Amino acid sequence: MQSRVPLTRYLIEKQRKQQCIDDDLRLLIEVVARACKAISAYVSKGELGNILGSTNSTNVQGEVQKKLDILSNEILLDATEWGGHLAGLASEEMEKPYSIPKEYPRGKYLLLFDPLDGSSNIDVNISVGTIFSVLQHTGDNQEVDEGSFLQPGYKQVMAGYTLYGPSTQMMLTLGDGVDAFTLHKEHGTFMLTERGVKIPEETQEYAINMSYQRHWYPPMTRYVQELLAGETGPRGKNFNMRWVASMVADVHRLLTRGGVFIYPRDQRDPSAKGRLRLMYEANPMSFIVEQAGGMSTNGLQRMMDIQPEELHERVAVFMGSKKEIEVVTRYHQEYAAQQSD
Ligand code: P6P
Repeated sequence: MQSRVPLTRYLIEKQRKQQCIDDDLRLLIEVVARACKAISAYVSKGELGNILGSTNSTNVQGEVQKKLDILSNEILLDATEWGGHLAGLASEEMEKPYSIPKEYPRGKYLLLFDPLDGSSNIDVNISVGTIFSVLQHTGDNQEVDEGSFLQPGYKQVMAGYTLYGPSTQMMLTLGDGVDAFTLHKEHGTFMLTERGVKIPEETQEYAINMSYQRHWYPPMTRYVQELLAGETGPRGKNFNMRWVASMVADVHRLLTRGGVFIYPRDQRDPSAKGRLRLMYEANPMSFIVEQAGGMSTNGLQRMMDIQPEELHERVAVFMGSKKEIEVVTRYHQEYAAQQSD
């Protein structure tokens, strides 16, 4: 029987063949995967783990922190700060970047993560996930500050996520395609389960939170009304809707069978650029989606070309099956052009 390839062997063989990964990055991926295994174990304890529910603290986003948000953040810090591969790291759960303690050697990579995305679903036992992204620290031996992280998404050297669902699955890209791993819980090992994940260019499935429809800008309303018109409308085919309210779960579905995931900005706050975070949600997911043959924009431009201005800045998100994202992005570009005339 052809035995499954474990993550360690996959990384060693990738380093040997393709050189798109060095020792430090290989170790970083291993220890992030190990942290995700620990988070998976806590998440699956549910009520029995005494770690559900909220704390009485809020994060920089102004969101009440779940106990598991804080625990997952600590697990990722403990797993990565000592390895000598990081110059610094940043997290959705920490206002400022985390400097590597003086007792540890510093490396050339910057790690960004959302330790437990979708954590509002935790208390109702719905899938959540960890999203991670790696940049190069370009400041040589300079101290890491917020500016060190403010690099456009195309500078990422690695991105991935781990979905804590019925099975625990990890998606990984190093810029040469997307490969999928499934956690063998008895062995405690991520096993390669799919090479070269590809998103179908066409789709009939969309993920949007429809409850904000009355606040949308016209191009978003136009796009969704055409989807709802189905085969009787200009699109000439019927569409189906899904919304988990956990980005990792919604994006994993479109990677697996096609679809679009959209979280637009809306008119409730014209100054707001969107809801989701650029650096550790939209950019890593965009890297994965593009590497799988999909497309990702903020409605007006390629997501990974955006020059970040703040570590926790938010952005509108349109990602998934290429042909569909081209349509919705064109509608937004046409609207923006009319507004500027
Ligand atoms: P809403 C989870 O909090 C999250 O950041 C994403 O994972 C998810 O797609 C979105 O927010 C859900 O937002 O407005 O539907 O609760």
